[in-house]
Amino acid sequence: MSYVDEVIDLVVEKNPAQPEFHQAVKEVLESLRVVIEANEEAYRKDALLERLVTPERQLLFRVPWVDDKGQVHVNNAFRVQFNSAIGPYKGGLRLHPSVNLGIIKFLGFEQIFKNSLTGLPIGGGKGGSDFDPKGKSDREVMAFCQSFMTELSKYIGADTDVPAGDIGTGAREIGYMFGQYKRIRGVYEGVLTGKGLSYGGSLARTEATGYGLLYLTEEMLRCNGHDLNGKTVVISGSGNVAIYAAQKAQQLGAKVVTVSDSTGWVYDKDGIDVALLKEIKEVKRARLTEYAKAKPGVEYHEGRGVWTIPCDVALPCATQNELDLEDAKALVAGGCIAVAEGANMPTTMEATEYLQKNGILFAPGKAANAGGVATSALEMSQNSERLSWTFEEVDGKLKHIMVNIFHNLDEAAKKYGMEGNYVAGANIAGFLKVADAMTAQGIV
Ligand code: NDP
Ligand code: 2IT
Repeated sequence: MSYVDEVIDLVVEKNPAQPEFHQAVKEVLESLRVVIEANEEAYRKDALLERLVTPERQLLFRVPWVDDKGQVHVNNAFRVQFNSAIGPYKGGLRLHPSVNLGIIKFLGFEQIFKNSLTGLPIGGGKGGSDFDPKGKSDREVMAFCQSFMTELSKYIGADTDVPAGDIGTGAREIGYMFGQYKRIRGVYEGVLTGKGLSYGGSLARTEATGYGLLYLTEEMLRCNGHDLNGKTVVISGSGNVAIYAAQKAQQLGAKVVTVSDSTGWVYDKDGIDVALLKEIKEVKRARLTEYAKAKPGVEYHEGRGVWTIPCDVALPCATQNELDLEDAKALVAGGCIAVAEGANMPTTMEATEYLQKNGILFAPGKAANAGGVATSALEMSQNSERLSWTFEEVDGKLKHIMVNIFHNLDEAAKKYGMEGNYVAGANIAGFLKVADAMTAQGIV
């Protein structure tokens, strides 16, 4: 049996009931096959793949907190410090009722390669809790965040592990967590990114994931003889990534006709009004039904369905496995030319293969959404030098990073005989740097 197959089997056997983690590992290792086989003896002797798929450290803890009625609740919380070969652990905190250890491990594993692709010195980690911020008062969210950070603060720090936002964790949650970290540890340091601008945050971090997604998409289109101007774009999600993806797509001349949330989606044939969307989602924290109520001519649909709308470019920006084989078929039938993942692993493996076989340009999340964590690393740099850069400076660096990432994928895919396969290109380019650093640092 080949080394890659052995390690895939091992992961499935040793991590039962973690299907998302298995999926992420399979996707990466399958596309590394050619690289591993070229150096199989050395990698096997060093157990390089076994070390790569096993987190360096996994923290599991309980988070007790009191609601507004005086009732105590207990949530499960996680921080997986996956790989520190190229820098301190870096990755977001997800707050969503679906969170479990397998989901955090899939996200942490993806983060290793994503962070490597940015070219910046950050290792891979991820964390979160099954706490649901939806419908909670600000005081309840603060109570949760303070209790969560009381435990997490023992294990993180500006030079060891630097968490950030993800689903359900935005500026409000990061603020409460930062306050509690500072209070407990007594140090004012860049221990979290995505901070507010008044206490060490970076300009353009809020926009970075969505903007970066469009910078990479634009470069991928350009290198394949297309551009975004005049294109119809379909987006899923209506959170941080989706909102700023829609904004940048419009700035680049495209028309965005859909967004979605966990209960439904809107089709706005005239183009999404981003200011209205921001008001509803960032300020009122309301459902998309409010968007349809506020704007004449907008269709609201319950459930899922954005991928049935004919488009040129599709940008899944909500959550994992939200674009399946049927959706991929609908996209191809609707004339789609490119799919770029704003979310982490939103496309199932079958859907990805179908899109690639049908000639769709496909940019995987670990490359396409890397602008968020890249800008987090720029926030860390600013905190270290105790300076703040202008919006233009950060945005310019972000664009440069995203264009570079695309060319790295493209070149890695070509070098290994898989031209145009940006999934393989991303996994190979991300892996080689981490593998080199792990090998240089010995058996640790
Ligand atoms: P937000 O919490 O701001 O928004 C998430 C959006 O996705 C909301 O519209 C939410 O709907 C929807 N959503 C979440 N879970 C589900 C689900 N299970 N089913 C259907 N819809 C769902 O999160 P972000 O925008 O920050 O994150 C979106 C994706 O992008 C995630 O995969 C995240 O890991 C990834 N990502 C985020 C980065 C960042 O910097 N924030 C960086 C790189 C990747 P509702 O409000 O109804 O729950
Ligand atoms: O998935 C991701 O890359 C993020 N949620 C952002 C992580 C970060 O540290 O900014």
